[in-house]
Amino acid sequence: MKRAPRIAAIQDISGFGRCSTTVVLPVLAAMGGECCQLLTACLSAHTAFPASEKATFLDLTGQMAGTAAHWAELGVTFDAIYSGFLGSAGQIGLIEDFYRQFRREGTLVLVDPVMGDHGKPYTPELCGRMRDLAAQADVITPNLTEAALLLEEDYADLPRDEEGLRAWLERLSLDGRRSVVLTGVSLRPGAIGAGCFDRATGRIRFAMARQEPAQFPGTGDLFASVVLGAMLRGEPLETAAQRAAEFVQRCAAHTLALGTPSLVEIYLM
Ligand code: PXL
Repeated sequence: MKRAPRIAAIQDISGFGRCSTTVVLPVLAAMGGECCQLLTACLSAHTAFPASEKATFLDLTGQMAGTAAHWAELGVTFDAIYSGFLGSAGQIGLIEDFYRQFRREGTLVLVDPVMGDHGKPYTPELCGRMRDLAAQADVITPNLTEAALLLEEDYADLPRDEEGLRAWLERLSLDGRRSVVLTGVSLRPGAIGAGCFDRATGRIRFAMARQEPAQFPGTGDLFASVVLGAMLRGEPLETAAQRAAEFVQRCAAHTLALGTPSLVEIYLM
């Protein structure tokens, strides 16, 4: 029997709040993958909660090269390398070293260029180097804020229609060299999803689902994980993105029905 697709998941772990590792690991496991965690940081809670002096952040940069060296000694190989939230810009060099060590023909490199949301960068110093990392990816999964940061465009100049989104998708593809799943895209009220450029076909398609009346942190991680899990099962990018859009919608509807605080309510805490 063929072994499960193995993924190096380069993410933080946040103890409270559902994002990064606590989303990526169960989703990819449920989709039949074997996730190996290369942790970037350990936080008491994700950063969408109000700033607090009690919030803890343990930078795990010092563990990353050693972890990779041990994996190399064990002869571990990866079908995918998936990075998300990083502890610092300095970690990008370590991820590039990781590519040199572990990227082989057929290894799918997905960079979720986690840099910001709602028009604001989390850490502005990270953006230049994240652009370099994303340039080496097979697939990127930016939200609209991250797309603006990658393209060095003003968030105020976000495309408002399909034609404008197509132009951004083309530019984000770096002349068709990488596939793009641009999340948080809406072409009409009540529907939200992703615009996709598939480098395998050169085609742009939109993967949409019903928009729930609330936003929750971690949905970008959920979206990217489902896209990756589906691609590792051999699904084309558009099918993978449609599956992700529908799953995120179902999760948001369920989370809402449970009375979980939405992003807006968290900000008012
Ligand atoms: O969902 C992305 C993410 C991951 N990890 C941490 C975060 C965020 C977004 O805010 O704060 C720690």
